[in-house]
Amino acid sequence: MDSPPIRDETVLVTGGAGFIGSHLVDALVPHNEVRVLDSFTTGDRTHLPDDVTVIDGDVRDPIALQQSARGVDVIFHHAAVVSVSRSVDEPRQSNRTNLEASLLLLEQARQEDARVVVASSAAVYGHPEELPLTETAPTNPTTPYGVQKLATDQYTRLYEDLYGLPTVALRYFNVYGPRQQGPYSGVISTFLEQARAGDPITIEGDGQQSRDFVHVSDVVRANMRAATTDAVGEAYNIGTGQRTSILTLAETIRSATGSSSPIVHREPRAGDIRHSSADTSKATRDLGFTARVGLESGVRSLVGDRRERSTDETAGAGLEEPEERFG
Ligand code: UD2
Repeated sequence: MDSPPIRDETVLVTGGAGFIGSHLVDALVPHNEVRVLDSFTTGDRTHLPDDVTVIDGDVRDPIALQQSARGVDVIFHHAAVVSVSRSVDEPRQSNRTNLEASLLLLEQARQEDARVVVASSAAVYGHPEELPLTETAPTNPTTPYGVQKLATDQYTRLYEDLYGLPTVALRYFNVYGPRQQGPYSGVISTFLEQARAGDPITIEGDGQQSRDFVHVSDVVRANMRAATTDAVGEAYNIGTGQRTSILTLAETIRSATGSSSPIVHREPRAGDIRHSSADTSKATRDLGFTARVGLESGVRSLVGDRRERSTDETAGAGLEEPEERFG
């Protein structure tokens, strides 16, 4: 089953100035009226196109949420404290944003009878017992972040069950792409920065751990499908189904950048998950979603994107889609 594209709707993107949110905004803007609620704590205003309504506010603030959700048809919920380590240091604080605000948002959606697409995470699974992970795999999160995402994911389903609200949770695996920045931004952007600067590429542990890296353009496509699907009240894995070791990733990035950075090993990260990959057959069946961007072409486009940006300050703001445009 496939879903038609979302058009002529009033939509709200929470965290719309963030990494994933801003790409989603770009894809929505040509055919929809788009509002963004962002506190700009980590979000970046320069990532937003002109023709969006921006509400500078916190998703934990009921007034800001009420104001931004008034009259909307669809809410894409991407506002979150994305740092897993911060959730370990300050579980109550990240809980307020990642869980309490999500519940507030679902209540607001109920008032507006709006569809909700929630950014969930592979963190809900914890250490996998079997790979690839299906949506029915045991959920044993190993961090407060994972617990918060799992509870949000469950509430999302429950709001469809109890109140008939059309909701979808998308469980992202390791998302990468342009605009991913900052200290919690993920291994690909860290390695790219290191390779470009000629600094050592720092592998935590032996580098044999592996991840399912999914390009942000694929994540955007999954959101577009989730916005119109009839298969609501469900959670879907969003990944590629391919696993890449961190060592292979380091080598891929070194070769794509032409860098002579040495690859060095340091202490493994405490509690690190060894392997992770998504079984996306449910998303394929219900959303018509299959990832299109492979890791090598995704990394190559990212290298190209950054080269362009360094020679032309205005270039690179839009998503360079290496293989196909959003479907
Ligand atoms: C990802 C998500 C996180 C959560 C989690 C669920 C990102 C950025 N984070 O965390 O939000 O959903 O999955 O399981 O997508 N590494 C190095 N060197 C570095 C940085 C990282 O070797 O400089 C390793 C790290 O030890 C880990 C792997 O790379 O084994 C991936 O790390 P990450 O922080 O990009 O993502 P992860 O899987 O911890």
